[in-house]
Amino acid sequence: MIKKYTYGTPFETEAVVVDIKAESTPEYGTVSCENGFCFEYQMEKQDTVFGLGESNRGINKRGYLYISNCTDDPEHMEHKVSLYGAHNFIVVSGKKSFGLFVDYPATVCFDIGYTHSDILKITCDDDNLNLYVIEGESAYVIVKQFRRLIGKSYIPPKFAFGYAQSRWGYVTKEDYREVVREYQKYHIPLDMIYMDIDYMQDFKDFTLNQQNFNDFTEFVKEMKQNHIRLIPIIDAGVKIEKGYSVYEEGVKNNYFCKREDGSDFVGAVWPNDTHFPDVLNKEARKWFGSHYKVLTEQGIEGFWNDMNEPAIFYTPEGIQKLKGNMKEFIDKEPTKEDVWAMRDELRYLSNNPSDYKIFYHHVDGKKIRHDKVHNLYGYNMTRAAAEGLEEIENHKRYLLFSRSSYIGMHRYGGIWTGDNMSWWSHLLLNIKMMPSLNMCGFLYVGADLGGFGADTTRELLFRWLAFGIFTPLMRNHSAGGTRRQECYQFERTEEFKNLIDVRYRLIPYLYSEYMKAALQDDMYFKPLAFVYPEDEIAREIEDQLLIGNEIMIAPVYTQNAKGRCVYLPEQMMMLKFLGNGTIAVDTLEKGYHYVNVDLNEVVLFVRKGCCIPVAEAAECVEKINTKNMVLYGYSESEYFLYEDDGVTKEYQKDCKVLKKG
Ligand code: MIG
Repeated sequence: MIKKYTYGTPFETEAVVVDIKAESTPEYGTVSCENGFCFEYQMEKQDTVFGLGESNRGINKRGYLYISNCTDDPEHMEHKVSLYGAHNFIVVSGKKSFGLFVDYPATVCFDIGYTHSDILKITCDDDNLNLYVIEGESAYVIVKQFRRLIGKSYIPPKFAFGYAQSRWGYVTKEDYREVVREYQKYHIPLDMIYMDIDYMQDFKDFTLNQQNFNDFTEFVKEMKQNHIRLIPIIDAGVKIEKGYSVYEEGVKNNYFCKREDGSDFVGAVWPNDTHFPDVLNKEARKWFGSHYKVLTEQGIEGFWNDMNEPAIFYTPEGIQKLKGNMKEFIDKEPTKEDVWAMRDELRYLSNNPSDYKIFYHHVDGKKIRHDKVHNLYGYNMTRAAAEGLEEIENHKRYLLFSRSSYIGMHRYGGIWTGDNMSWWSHLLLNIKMMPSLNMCGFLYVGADLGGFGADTTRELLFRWLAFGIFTPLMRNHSAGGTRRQECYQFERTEEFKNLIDVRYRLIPYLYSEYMKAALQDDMYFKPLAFVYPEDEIAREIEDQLLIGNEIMIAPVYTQNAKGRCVYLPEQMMMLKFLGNGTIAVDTLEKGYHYVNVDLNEVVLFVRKGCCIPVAEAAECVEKINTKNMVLYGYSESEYFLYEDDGVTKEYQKDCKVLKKG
């Protein structure tokens, strides 16, 4: 049961795809619109709160503050309240369970028992929004209803389930060839290499560096002969440069965001001064999306959209103000307060909230200040790309994901979780974030494996990859200047092979479960609490996850661990993929177990009465043989295998039944 309540005149976000008639007053909590919008609810002691997609801390959100305000902040420490996405859906689960979706495109604060331990308080600066209240007998049921409300999740091509290597710092063809060569040398499977900003000419979107990629089509072919797909990055800002066609067309047609006075707004990003395409405007969106063709025509089949919060290093306005204050500073004998103020001013030049208040979008004849719709920018940039790609070939699936997002974008692409660090705590954050993202519709998701910022270690990379085997998006990515972290940078490289092989052996199963989740508005990653709500221990576990309908994982996420303690809510069959490529099987009873897991091993648990298909290892997705798979799990069980061509949008209705003897 879903009810909608409309306050004021909401901006149409197009997050929701089902038309629901608005009603007057919600039965849960109290709403006040005196000072902006405020929803308050008295939680029961036992209530758990789920949701919020890409946000900090645990699966149970209770006990902290979260602010939906898409932010480019590469330091996801425990106290951070805003990350790159804005996913305003929560479920209060307890004696009375209900879901809430606050469809509001600017900043939303979720105080979930932070100020008062029993009070859930949701606030917005103004009171123009749609609130959806979803009833259901359990958190899981509520999530599935919500998913129906927001429409089908994005489906990537099958190759996107392969393993990918990336690094900010690959510049020449030789850099890419080296990656291919090294992976091939160790027979480690690889399907994609990502191209970060250096492939462009002066960081101009939809261009290629002339010197390094003058015959790009040829190079794309060469890579494909090695069964590697190149996946270029696209940034939000369009470089201001005379003669650059994207810039010139945008200016001519008023496709860029504007200042109050009607001039094109300027923000500095990688290419120096840029204009931001007004992707909230239909025509501008269509125009921006049409440019992806420049690269698809050269054989490209996937993209990642970056810097689309949008991130702004600084604006001319910000610099002007800074200069004034600096002059003043230079001309006086500064106190320590003056020094600190100066330091902060420099530090907060980037992504400064005041810059989001000086530019405008033009939507359906109306002028809207950016900060009022800030959380929709990355969503609409990615929508632009998806719609542009659909125009090119509407039966074909493209790989597409974004850094910034809002609910609704899950129909157009996936997300990666941005600039994490090579920290053990971020591996754990990665684990906990996955089911929350699924609740909000984002299924094609993953983090930078090994960690983006800071120096990784061989052990951290091993453990992170071992978890990444289960994330639909499996990419090793890192920042320039950090320790290199391609598998071949470490001693005994051959030990990585077994790990990545396991991914390929499981792809038929993982893909099948992904597709079922996407086609049936279900979750791919589930918290234990969703499946074993009666089990008090299981309900609290956040470092083990269920995947699809058959398996549970318990990743190792601590340094020097030889294994870990695992809780089984029921009897399960443990499959251990050993370093030599064989699989050890053991049945474990309900309860706690200490499980040894060597660095190059992967452990998963098959749920009681279930089985899963395991293929032989293959060097790329296309070469996986699904004809001679072996079923592992309980005898007399069945598995429903979903298969399709992995390329077109002709999804299958039926699954193949595999029976284990
Ligand atoms: O300001 O393109 O999150 O994955 O490597 C940094 C360079 C810009 C941020 C992305 C990261 C990417 C990097 N980008």
